[in-house]
Amino acid sequence: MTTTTASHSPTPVTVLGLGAMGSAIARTFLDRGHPVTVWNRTAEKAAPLAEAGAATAETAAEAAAASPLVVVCLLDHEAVDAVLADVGGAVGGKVLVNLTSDSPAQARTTERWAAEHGAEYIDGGIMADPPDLGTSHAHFSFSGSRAAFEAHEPTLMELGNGTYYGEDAGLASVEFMAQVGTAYELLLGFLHTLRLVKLEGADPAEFADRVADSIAASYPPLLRGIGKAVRDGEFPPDMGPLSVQAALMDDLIDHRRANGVDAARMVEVKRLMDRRIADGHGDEGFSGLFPLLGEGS
Ligand code: FVH
Repeated sequence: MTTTTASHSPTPVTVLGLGAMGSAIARTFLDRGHPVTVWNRTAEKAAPLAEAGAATAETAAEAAAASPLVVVCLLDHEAVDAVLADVGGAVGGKVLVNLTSDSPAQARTTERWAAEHGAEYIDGGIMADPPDLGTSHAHFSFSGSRAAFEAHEPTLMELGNGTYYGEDAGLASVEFMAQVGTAYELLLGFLHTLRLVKLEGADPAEFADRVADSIAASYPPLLRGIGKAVRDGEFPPDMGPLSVQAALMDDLIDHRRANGVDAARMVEVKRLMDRRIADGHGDEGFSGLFPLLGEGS
């Protein structure tokens, strides 16, 4: 695994897909001085980029033929399949970089398609919002052909911070899915809590400000500690011993239920805590719930 930051290269780049993210990708390459060719199913979306200096292509195949590096950023895997079917052999001899969100299995399927059409393949995951592209706030995971990645690393790093995870094309997606999954799991809980806060008459925006500076500010070391505990199978009393944490859970659950707010996640936490304590692990912390997950318990 290698992590790199930006440097410059004028490699010509083709961008297939000009939604919010594809447009931001194309604009970043233009801003950094790369000759850029663009194509989008809905052709009008290319107009602002053409004004900024991009060449526009009539077809995806024509666009792919224009550059040694072909970046694809479409809605989903089905869209990628549809567009690549039109590109066909035009991608032969090129490096195809697919930044569309996909699963590890879908990434490996696209890698096979690329190999059958004479292209080297790099899969990528984007952990960024479009306005952050080209800044250190944009994070990318890459995997696939190491030779292709190393050849185009300076160009790809124009987009932000990138980490290469290895030759298996699915690895970038493994990272992407885990990162995005973490966000959704955490943020759904936060939305439920904001509902409770609002129902209780507090200002959700002001509360979010306070959380950002208090509980959420303690997350980086907490997350690192939990990751280490799970890896090592040793569970220190992170967030305090389970026996103490469990005593709070009924109040949390009752408070939510009294306000008509979904308490399902809290009930699950309490159930797991009770199990772990009953198994003699009440001195462990929150990370001690990990061995119970996936048991269907
Ligand atoms: N936008 C974001 O903040 C996120 C951040 C994290 C990762 N993603 C992923 O990036 C991929 C593209 O997302 P997007 O934001 O650019 O999405 P849209 O603005 O909706 O643009 C979608 C493009 O896909 C084209 N498209 C859709 N279906 C087809 C199809 N069957 N054939 C050809 N093209 C298709 C669409 O074309 P059009 O509707 O303009 O004609 C857009 O170019 C995505 O994987 C995110 O998960 C973004």
